[in-house]
Amino acid sequence: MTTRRALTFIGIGMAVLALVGCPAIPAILIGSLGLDSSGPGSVPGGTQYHVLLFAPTAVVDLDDLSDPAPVATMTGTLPGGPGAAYTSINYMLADVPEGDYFLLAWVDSNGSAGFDHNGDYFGFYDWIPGAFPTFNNNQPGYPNVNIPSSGVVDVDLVLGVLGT
Ligand SMILES: [Ca+2]
Repeated sequence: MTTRRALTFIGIGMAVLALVGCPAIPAILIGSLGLDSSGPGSVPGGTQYHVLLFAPTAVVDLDDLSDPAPVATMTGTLPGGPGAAYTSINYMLADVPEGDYFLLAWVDSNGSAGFDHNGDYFGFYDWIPGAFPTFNNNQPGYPNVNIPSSGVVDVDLVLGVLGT
């Protein structure tokens, strides 16, 4: 078989695959959680962090993040111990259904195990194009995290601490 003929077969094979369609891999949401200077600016190893995606109709209750329940969540623990200090955290949510969402993240920076909106680092994603990302403690006016049917979406947040 000539190289040209082999390439033709490969081309036909790829065209058939494209027509039949491979099952789509659901979207993956990745990003970083940056800690601003309104709190200590860093957290030690062993600290838990949480990322929550809420439905476009959700009115997020900062006193109870389980009601309404988020559509997807992830929880992680920073590696290392008290000697490690993190000023930002990378996160990843796999298998996110297509749709528009509100994104909230929090870090248990006061070590209480639960979420404290006066005391923990947290924030909504509410980036304005062209503006420097900053801490936003208010739910945005519309669901601004747009997840396609597949692919990787990168959303970075700045988290801050409200005064007690
Ligand atoms: Ca806490």
